[in-house]
Amino acid sequence: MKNLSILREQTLKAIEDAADLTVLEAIRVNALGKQGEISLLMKKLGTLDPQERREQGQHLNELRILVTESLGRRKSILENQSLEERLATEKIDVTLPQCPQPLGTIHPLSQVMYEVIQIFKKLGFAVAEGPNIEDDEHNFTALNVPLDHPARLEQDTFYLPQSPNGITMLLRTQTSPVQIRTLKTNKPPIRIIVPGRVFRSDSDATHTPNFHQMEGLLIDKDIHMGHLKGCLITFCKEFFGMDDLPVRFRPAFFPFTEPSVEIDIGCKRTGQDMKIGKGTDWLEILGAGMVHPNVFRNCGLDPEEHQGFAFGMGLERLAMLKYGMPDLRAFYECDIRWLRHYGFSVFDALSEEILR
Ligand code: 2NL
Repeated sequence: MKNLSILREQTLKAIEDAADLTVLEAIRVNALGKQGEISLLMKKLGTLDPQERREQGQHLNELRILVTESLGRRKSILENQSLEERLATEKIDVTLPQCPQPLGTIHPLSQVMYEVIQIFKKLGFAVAEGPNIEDDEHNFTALNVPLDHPARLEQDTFYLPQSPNGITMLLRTQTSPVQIRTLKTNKPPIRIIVPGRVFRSDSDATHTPNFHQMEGLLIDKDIHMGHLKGCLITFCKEFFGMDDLPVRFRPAFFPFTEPSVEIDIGCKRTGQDMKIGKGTDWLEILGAGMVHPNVFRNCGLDPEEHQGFAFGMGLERLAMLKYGMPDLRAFYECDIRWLRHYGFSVFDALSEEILR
């Protein structure tokens, strides 16, 4: 049998000299693995006589423990070394520029909706919302729209299949049903703006079957056209960021307001080009009026006691005018190049929110 003290010296020396974990593992296999030198010697113990077996067995056992401990110590030293090495070489340079992150943008429609809401919030309005699917009572009848009005025709309005309860359901053609619901359930004073999606059976270069509106409603006592004018002139100037923006009120007609007005802002047209705020041309951007007495009555309110004004505007149109977008249809095409070009920075919106 091989001299155990030589085997011990050789193995311990090899362990001390092992330069890395791979070499160390090879040494472990050579000594203690199934075919390892110490393991084979242990297997041979059975062939010895009892006296020799006991002595040799004891020595081998001591050697096995010694080698195991030595392997463990060396292993933790080598592991530490490789960690130190990585810490020394794999430094993180926090001054390097960041990897570009694929960030989305805020859709121009969301941006404009947000801008309009911010202005009316400052004027004391609260945001109200309601369902896209309505009945003809809230969308037309309560708003004083006569039964034979062309807006009610199938060619203008999307109707749902007739339901068994006899109520005609449709996709709302304006956001006014939300104001009707508010008038029916809330006591004046009321001061709300209603942003949302509306639907009309219409599709060409300047019309899409769904688009977005912002309507507003203010109801209190002794409200008159002066309040309407002050409120909406303030809005136009704030929205286009011009203190001296020319604003003009023209007589108009809506079934739900009396008197009714259309509101234009001054602009200058040269060919396809248009500049807001300068020149002698006019551009319509809002419809408005004093709430019709019949609308009050339809909502269970006394028009002698309450007055108010209402208004409505198309958000896509406002966005196109303010940010120079030529084509309405692009709003719904989800073209990533259009979104990158006309979209707004998430960071700008965030920092504005924080600074507010
Ligand atoms: C436009 C014009 C308008 C209203 C909407 C309204 C709502 C109630 C009562 C009275 Cl509940 N009026 N809404 C009034 C005037 C004009 O919208 O050109 N929209 C794009």
